[in-house]
Amino acid sequence: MIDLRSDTVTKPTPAMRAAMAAAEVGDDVFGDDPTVNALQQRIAAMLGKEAALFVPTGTQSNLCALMSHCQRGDEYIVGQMAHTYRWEGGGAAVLGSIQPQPLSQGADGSLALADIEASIKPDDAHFAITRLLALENTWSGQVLPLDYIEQATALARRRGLATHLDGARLFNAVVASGVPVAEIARHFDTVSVCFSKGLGAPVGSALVGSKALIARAHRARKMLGGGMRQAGVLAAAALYALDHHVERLAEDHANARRLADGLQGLAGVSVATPQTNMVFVDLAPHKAPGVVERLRAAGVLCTGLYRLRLVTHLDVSADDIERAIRVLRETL
Ligand code: TLP
Repeated sequence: MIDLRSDTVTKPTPAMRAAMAAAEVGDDVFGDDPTVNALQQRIAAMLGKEAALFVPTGTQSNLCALMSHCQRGDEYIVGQMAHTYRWEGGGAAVLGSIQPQPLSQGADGSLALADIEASIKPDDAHFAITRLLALENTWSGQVLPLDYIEQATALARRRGLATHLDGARLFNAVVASGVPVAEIARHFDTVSVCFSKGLGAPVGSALVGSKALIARAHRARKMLGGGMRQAGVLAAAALYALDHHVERLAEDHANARRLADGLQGLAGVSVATPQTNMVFVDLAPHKAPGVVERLRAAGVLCTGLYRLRLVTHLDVSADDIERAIRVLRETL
């Protein structure tokens, strides 16, 4: 099976497992885990922030951020298709009593500045208090343009809003654009990064920001059940990933481009050139029914219906991509 459902499916490499097995550990709820502490210091420094918090998942990291910025009854402005709004079980509303203000997004994932401006509520008892702007980078495998980030976050600051970035795949954006990670992160009050996507760790994300915000997030993490004990075995995998799996994301991006190129020229199939590790394949309606099942039977796993999503990662080789192209071409 060639598993292109997500970059979350990677398994820790033997060297990563060795680093995990050798990790020094302690009880992180007491702040005693030296490997977790080292990871938190490292990722905070990399992103140019004061502090970081290691959490089990990207979902929890985003929710800790939202709950640190917003009080009960506040609202956050977010993309209609953003992960923090659409794909996290409504956690902000359910667990944080925070109201989302979703806005439609452009093809590159951006929220129009005029829409952001217009959705900020006046100080009036009828309205929730607009507190935060949340963006996502990469979004659907696309790099959010830096000048857009500058403009959107400047607007937020001018209007007194805090800013959060869901950077589950921020290092893909960094490798694809060549913009240093701290240069992207400096525009945001908090940034969430995942080690368990393209970086290939089995578990774990980090939320970075000021000491004060991370102290609030620490309390939220405990409340959400994310206080882990000897979590150094997991932090060791994340540290290993930062040492060995960042630059290699370029291979995943090259594999995605090769995959997209290999699927050109099929009737009723259109494939956009990927910027990072996600290939989207749009199918004419008559092509779509049963296609995911037929691909699975032929040895390729992916998600979607009229729009297939194929994600390259650490466990997919250049040879696998050639085989996937053959299977996809035959099936489509
Ligand atoms: N995304 C998963 C699915 O939930 C869709 C995937 O396969 O892409 N932010 C972004 C931008 C994400 O894509 C994801 C995972 C998360 C946050 C949540 O991370 P986890 O799964 O660790 O909670």
